[in-house]
Amino acid sequence: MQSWPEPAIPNVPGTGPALRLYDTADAAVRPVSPGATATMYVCGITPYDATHLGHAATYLTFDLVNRVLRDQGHDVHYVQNITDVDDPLFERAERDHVDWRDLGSEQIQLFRDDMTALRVLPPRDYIGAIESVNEVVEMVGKLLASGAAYVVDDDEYPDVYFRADATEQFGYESNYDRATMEKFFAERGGDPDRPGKRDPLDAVLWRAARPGEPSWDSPQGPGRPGWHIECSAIAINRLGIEFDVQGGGNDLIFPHHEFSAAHGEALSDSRRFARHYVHTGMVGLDGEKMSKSRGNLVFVSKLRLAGVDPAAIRLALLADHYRGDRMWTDAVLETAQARLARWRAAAAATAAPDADPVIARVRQHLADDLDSPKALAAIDGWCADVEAGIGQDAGAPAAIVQAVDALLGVGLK
Ligand code: 5CA
Ligand code: ZN
Repeated sequence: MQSWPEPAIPNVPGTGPALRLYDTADAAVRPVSPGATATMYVCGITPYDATHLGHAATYLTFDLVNRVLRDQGHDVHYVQNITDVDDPLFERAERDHVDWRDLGSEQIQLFRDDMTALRVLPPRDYIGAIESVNEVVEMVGKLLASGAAYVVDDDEYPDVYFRADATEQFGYESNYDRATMEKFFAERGGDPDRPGKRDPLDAVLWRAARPGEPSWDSPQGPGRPGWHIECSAIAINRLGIEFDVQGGGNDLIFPHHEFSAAHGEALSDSRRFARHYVHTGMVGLDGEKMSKSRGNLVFVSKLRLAGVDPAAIRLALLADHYRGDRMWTDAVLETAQARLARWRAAAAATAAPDADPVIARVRQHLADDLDSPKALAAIDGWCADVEAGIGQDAGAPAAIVQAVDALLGVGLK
């Protein structure tokens, strides 16, 4: 699948401390220790109702990870999927009397346009579920052969399931107890009551074709991929197991990331699918999580159409720490718009305080589990000095513009 255009990243002299991120599995902030090429997989959209501000907040978070790693001299191999075959997509297409493929294509294009406007660095590999069916089929075959998967006893619909107990370490990623796993499994796309399963938690790998559903041929018969195996196959085939960062919103901690990891680990000697599991908090509106099912969505494209500067949307979503749940309100946007105007005015000054210590602080805060609120406050502090007429450095405004562009993805010109 075609990705979107890469924005230019200015070179910022100097370097900052190594990146540390909170890892859900270890429940601690730990150094990300990539090799020359850092490897990152972030779960992509299911293409309907894109791109709401919750999606945007999540992709902006991993954009900061990408920018910090690049600033440290790493090449970043970034992979993202698109869940372009899934029940919610079919349901929406049926409701709106459109073909699910057309709905998907249109929403993927909208997402690309929004990501471009927000200056999000594109993934190197942008892979749809449809494109990766062969990879899934191959992996399902291996999981069956190894005994980690089984076919349910059902002549009509011989679905293939993954045994939740296939790996010893299952549960290490979320750290949830059984009751919590059962609750989230039922709420987030699982099918605990499917007759014939050995354990209600077992996750579907290959869903046998039902009338009216799209299907692909496979040695297991016609069907379509389960959700977790899609991300597992796409990530492993491009990044290998034990890649550096697996990312997504915290609604993916279980079952999605636990099972994506377990599928990969069941076929490997490794007990660790990804070295870091990084999860963003949920963005809500009016006191509730922003979600498709609640319908309380604010879209990036609608704000753009209303004339809102994408740089202000970016600043609004970076104003709070990525891990906390937060609310979108008009005030959040207005504060960001005022901040952007203030930064632009200061960037146009002819003399200003030295940029180096400010850039060093921005780097330090971002490296510290992406403390974007403090990084933004460091720029605010520099602006306050400019406004107070402090500083005689004629080159400082240009240096700040470049650093804000490269590290925060915000254009001040
Ligand atoms: N296609 C799957 C992942 S493989 C999926 O979850 N798609 S999605 O369109 O529902 O969400 C895309 C990404 O946005 C996921 O990482 C999800 O965790 C994140 N996300 C969804 N809603 C919110 C929200 N309200 N706040 C923050 N992030 C969100
Ligand atoms: Zn995923």
